[in-house]
Amino acid sequence: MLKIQNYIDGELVEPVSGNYLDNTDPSTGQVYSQVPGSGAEDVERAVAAAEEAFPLWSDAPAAERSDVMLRIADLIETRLEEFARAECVDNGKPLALARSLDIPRAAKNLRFFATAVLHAHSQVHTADGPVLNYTLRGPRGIAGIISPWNLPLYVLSWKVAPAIATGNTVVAKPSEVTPMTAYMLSQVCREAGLPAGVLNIVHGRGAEAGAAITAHPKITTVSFTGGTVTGREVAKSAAPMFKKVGLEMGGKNPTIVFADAEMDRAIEQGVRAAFANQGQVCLCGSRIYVEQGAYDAYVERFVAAARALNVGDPLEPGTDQGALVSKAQFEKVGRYVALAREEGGEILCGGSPPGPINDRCKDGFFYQPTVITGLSAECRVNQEEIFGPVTTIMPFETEDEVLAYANGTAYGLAASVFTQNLSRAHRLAERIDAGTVWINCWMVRDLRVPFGGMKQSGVGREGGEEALRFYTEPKNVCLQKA
Ligand code: TXE
Repeated sequence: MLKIQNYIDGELVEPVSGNYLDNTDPSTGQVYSQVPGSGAEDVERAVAAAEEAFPLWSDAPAAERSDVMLRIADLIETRLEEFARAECVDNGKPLALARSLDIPRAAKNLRFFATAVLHAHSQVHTADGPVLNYTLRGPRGIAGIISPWNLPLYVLSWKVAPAIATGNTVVAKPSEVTPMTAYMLSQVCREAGLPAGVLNIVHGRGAEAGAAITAHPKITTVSFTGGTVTGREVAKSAAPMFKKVGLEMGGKNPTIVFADAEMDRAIEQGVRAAFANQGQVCLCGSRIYVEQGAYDAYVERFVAAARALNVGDPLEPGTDQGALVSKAQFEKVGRYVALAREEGGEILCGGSPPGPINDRCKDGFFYQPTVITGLSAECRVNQEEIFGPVTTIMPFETEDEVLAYANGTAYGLAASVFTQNLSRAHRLAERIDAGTVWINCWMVRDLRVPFGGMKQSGVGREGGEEALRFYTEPKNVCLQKA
């Protein structure tokens, strides 16, 4: 059985302890590879390698760093099919999605930041009087990067690319649930000639390898994407050392549909927002609020569209919905659907695993797209992140009422508003507490825009300039001219 290896100091190595964890294919429920169960001693080695690599890498001309990153992007694209298949098997997502979204996006992340640093500029503050101020921006040192399982290579590369492009070195820990494409990335980095120690990938459990990263005094920058409960642990561990921390956490994102919306689009995008990647995207719209006059028709059409989604073998071309990532996630979804029933919800479709898919997938973690009505805005199902193919639909009457619903959770990551009324769209966009508001669309991403959440959805922003700033430290120089 394939044994994934850590990537430390340019080499593929076993964990010091020799411990391995099982890695399961969620579509079959079977263990198909092993992942290092690394600990503090592996992180220590990775930090030593990152520290040694830092002076040369941070001093290298931006064009040199850029070239090697572009080679990595090229190699990922050359092996697109291999990467996409690996992501599909490891995560359970449809192969078509990995092929069209996850893997191309990883290459794009690398290219975006590899070329952004070629255009970097710093600031000069000319002032009246005898002084000149200019601001230098240099890499911060060793960055610790902790990434989740829902978009494994996509999110890992989203963080690694700006970190190394700006001259930092990195110790990264991908999710132990989906380690495969990170392992393949380490192979590609070796082939592309990334200098040893610039990127180190330590695989293992969050509480062990992850916690060792957040606690390491030489790792002064920490970027984390994952659940809010884990984010709190990361913040707690990093705070006493005054680390710079970026947290991208959960969401309970509202989709708001007014009666004047272009309904075909509001249905199509609402369904995509609810169920993309089996509902396992932090941006998923899992609470849909529809204006009273349009409510009945919307619910009917939405349920028909949800029923039409093909839950199937992720390797098959016609599959819209693959497996949930793990048994734990599958059980979590089941618990929330049971809770929805207790809270008085009516399950209009789904609410259980599908019937048999095929022999290969008979023990996989599949769950049907589920639509629930009849719940209050305050109930737990409408307050807590489920992170699965489950959405609720509720009616509303006024703009103020729906605004209160939209803002009435602990989260503030994203929101979608569907309306043809331009003034209302702008008004709401301004008043919704979320890091991103989409109007008449969902998850249209532009790598230049700030990305992140308010309230318990996150701290800080990623993307474009924000990421370049996050991984660099400004230093102002003041010069007396006369
Ligand atoms: O994620 P974790 P889990 C949400 C979603 C999901 C819930 C739990 O609601 O159901 O979180 O998922 C590492 N110190 N999201 O428990 O644990 C871990 O190994 C340092 C939303 O699987 O947050 C992994 O690499 N690191 C989300 C990463 O943190 C630790 C995506 C994320 O895993 C650690 C995923 C520790 N003490 C889940 N404990 C999003 N925002 O997109 C764990 N980790």
